[in-house]
Amino acid sequence: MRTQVGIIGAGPAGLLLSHLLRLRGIESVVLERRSRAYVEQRVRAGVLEQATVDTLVDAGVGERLLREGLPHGGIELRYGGAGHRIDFEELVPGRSITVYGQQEVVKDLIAARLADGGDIRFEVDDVAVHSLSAEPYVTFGGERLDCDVIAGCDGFHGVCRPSIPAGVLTEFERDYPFAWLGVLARVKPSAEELIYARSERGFALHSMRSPEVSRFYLQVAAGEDLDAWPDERIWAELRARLETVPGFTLATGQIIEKGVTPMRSYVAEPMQYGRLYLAGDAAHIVPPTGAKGLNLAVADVRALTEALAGFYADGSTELLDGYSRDCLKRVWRAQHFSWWMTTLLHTFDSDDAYGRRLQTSYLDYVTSSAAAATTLAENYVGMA
Ligand code: RFL
Ligand code: PHB
Repeated sequence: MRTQVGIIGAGPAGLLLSHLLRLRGIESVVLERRSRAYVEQRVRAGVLEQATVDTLVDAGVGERLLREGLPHGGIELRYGGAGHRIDFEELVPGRSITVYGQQEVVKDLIAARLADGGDIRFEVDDVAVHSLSAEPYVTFGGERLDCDVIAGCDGFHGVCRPSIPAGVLTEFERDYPFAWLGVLARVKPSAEELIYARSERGFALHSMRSPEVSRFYLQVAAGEDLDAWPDERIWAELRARLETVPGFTLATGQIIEKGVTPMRSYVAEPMQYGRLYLAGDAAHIVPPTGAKGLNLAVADVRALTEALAGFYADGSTELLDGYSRDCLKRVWRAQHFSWWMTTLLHTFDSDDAYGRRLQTSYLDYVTSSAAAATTLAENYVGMA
C-alpha cells in the first residue's frame, strides 16, 4: 500500500490533519489502534479557543459545533469566599471560547472523513514506523504502508516518539503531586460559566457539556484509586469546594462517567526527526488547568498542513524545516500558562503557608488589576 502521508492516531490531531490535507488534495491513511466507538466516547477536553473554532468552521466541519457549542465570554475565579469574573469581552474584545466536547469534535471529523471516502483503519495492531530518515514506511497487522511523510499523532503513549533514536530528542518535564478526578453528570449546570475554585480542600472545576450535562473536576492525590470515590463522596467534596460563596448551590444528578487523569507537563524537542513529524500530545503535554492541550494539537496540525501543502506544491521544504521551531514557540507559551494556572489554583503542601500566601496575593492581583487580568484572558482565549 502507498499513500502520501501516513498518519498514526485518530485523535483530534490525526483526524483533523487527514481532513485538512484532503482539502489541499493530499492523500493520507489514518491508523488507529482503538475502535471507532472507543475514540468517539473518550471524554476529554471541552474548551475550544476561537482559533480552533475558526479552523473547524473554515474546514467545513463546524456545523454542529456552531449549533450546539456554548460560547462563553468569561470565566469565574472563586477563592477566599468570593467569586471574581474574568471578562473576556472587556479584556480581549472579539475573542472568546466555546465549550464543546472533544469527543463531539472527533465524531464530526470521523463522519466528514468517511463521507468523502477517507481511509481510517480502526483497531489496527502492532503499528511500527521504519526508515524515518530515508523512505519511511509503517507496518501494522501484517501489512505495510509506504509514504512520503509520517505524522505521529498517536498521543503521549504512542509509538512514534519512542521510535526516534536515542540522543536526538531533548525532553523537558514537570510532574505534579496531584491528579484530577473528572466527572460527567446528567444535571443542568449550576452556573452559566466555568468556575475555577481554589479552596483549602483542594482545587475544583465546574464545567459543562450541554444545558443538561455538567462536567466537574476535583484535585485528588496522584495515583488515586477510583474506588475511593463513590458518587456520594464526589458530590460532598464538590459541594465543599464550590459552595463557598453566598447564594451558590450545586445541583446534583446522575454520574454518567468518572476517571482519574494524571497531571504532567512535558515537551520533546524537536518535534521532527527525518520524515517523521510529531503533532499534539505525541510531542507535548500540559496539565488541563489552562484548557490548552486540544487547542495546541489543532495549532500543530494547522502548521503541518501548510508545510506539507508547500512541499507538495513545489517541493519546497522551507515550512517543513521550520515546523518544529514555529510550533514550539506556541507550545512553550501554553506550557508556561498551564503551569502557572496549575500553580495558582491547587493545594500543594498544606504546611507551606508561605506558598499559600503567594497564591492569594497573585489571585488578588489578577482579580483587581486590568493588566494582570488581561494576561490571564489573552492566554486563556489563545494568543493570536
Ligand atoms: P490523543 O487524543 O491522545 O489521540 C491519540 C490517538 O492515537 C491513538 N494511538 C495509537 N494508534 C495506533 N497505534 C498506536 N501505537 C497508538 N498509540 C496511540 C490513540 O488511541 C488515540 O486515538 O492525542 P491528540 O490527537 O494529540 O489530541 C490531544 C488531546 O486529546 C489532548 O491534548 C486534550 O484532551 C487535553 N485536554 C484538554 N485540552 C484542551 O484544549 N482543553 C481542555 O479543556 C482539555 N481538558 C484534556 C482535558 C485532557 C484530559 N485528559 C483525560 C488527559 C481534560 C482532561 C481530563
Ligand atoms: C472541560 O470542560 O473538560 C474542561 C474545562 C476547562 C479545563 C479543563 C477541562 O481547564
